[in-house]
Amino acid sequence: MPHADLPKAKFVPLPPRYVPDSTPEEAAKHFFEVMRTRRTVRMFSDRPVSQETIEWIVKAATTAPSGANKQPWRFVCVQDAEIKRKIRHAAEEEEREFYSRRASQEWLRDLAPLGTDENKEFLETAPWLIVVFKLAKMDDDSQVYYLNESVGLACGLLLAAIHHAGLVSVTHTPSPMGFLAKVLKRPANERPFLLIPVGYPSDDCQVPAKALLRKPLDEVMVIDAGGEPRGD
Ligand code: IYR
Repeated sequence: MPHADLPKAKFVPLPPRYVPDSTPEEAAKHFFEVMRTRRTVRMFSDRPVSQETIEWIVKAATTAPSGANKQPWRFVCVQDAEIKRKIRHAAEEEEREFYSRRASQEWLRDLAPLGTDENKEFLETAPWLIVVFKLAKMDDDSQVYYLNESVGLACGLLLAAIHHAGLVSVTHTPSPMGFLAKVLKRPANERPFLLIPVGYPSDDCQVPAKALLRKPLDEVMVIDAGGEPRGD
């Protein structure tokens, strides 16, 4: 009888769930058609986005599943021009180091088609920066589980919610990202995970041509693997 004093799980009937008014095939295709028009954007307009919009987007992200339902994330949403300026300044410092020294030749070659460089103007132009932190420990110092999986899932939903609201984003990962915890004065259990500017594209917005391409389904999807051994 090793775990006799554990609390007993309570169950409730499944609450009303979303049921599309078309077939699963049509609904799944429609969602794909919406999502396929998502593009990573690095040229932002300064057109404002309301705080309410950002709140609904973050609420959508928090519907993600997480290890033991700990919800080990914090979404720090920055609109203040001075804080954005500090973040841009610190990020560009890291990026200068990255592009001139830290990145390998192979990495730079892989990035070349995206046309990125150390200039991160979007960190000041975008009306909002959502800085996603993962919680290495919960605020009450209790354990978290599957931390990267949980926060990664929440970020995927965040990107879908941004797109669904008619807005654009870029998943920016300055490396190392420690400066974000400092600039935003976050506690020690919060570790920067992703920096996601949100807003509208600029009127003259351009995106890299190569990033349009998606691999064909038969390259990324396998049905019923596990027939004959591969012989290696
Ligand atoms: N963090 C750098 C470099 C960079 C790295 C990857 I992997 C990308 O997909 C894009 C950029 C930057 O933001 O420029």
